[in-house]
Amino acid sequence: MQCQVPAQPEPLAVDFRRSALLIIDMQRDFLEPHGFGAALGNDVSLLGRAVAPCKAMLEGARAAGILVLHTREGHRPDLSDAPKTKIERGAPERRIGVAGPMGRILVRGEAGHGIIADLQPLPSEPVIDKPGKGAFYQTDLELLLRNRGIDTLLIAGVTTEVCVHSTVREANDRGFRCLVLGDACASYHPEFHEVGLRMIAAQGAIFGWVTTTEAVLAALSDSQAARPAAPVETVAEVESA
Ligand code: C5J
Repeated sequence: MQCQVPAQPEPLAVDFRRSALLIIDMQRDFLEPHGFGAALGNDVSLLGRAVAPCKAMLEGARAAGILVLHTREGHRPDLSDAPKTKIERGAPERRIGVAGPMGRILVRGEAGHGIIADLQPLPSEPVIDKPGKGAFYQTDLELLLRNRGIDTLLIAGVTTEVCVHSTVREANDRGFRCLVLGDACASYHPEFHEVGLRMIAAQGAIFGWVTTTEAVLAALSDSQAARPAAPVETVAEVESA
């Protein structure tokens, strides 16, 4: 059943049975002190505002049986999947692969690479490990989505103008409709967040649509209320069982 979700630049008709929630890089390395984000000189507390909306959407999606996928940006311990040009950025003592208080920065298996406690994936929820900013680059994300018949992505996470944007652009080029939950995304640069969201919805949804967690949860609840009720057993059927 199609449900209208209020969004910019215009409402979007969404079939939640063909939608997936994609939560981008809500990792300790980006949200907590002493990780990759901090090593690049950012105020990581600015990302905290996305946590509660992400959590609300995660719980709503789980309750509704919507496919949930999480992504993590990071590299193999030998850094063989990290371009030299990516490693050689920032102060040498605080680069990707260097040991810090949460383990080696942006390296798979290290504490900082993990997803924050509030948004821990369930064992049934795919976690996509990605070496780049976009979640489709060198991952099996597209395969997982196509095999499940997904046509719409509900997108949340960090950071708005980097990994969220890269992923939205990649998804849009692959024919997925992206509905970005603006309040469930955040950036170290609030002005980039605002402009990043505007860029997505500009020119008649050039990359996708932008909405709020509240709007999606309300539409989800309406779509469930409108579902035909399961057939009720008659007294005779119950008695003969
Ligand atoms: C960054 C990300 N900002 N997840 N990664 O380097 O946006």
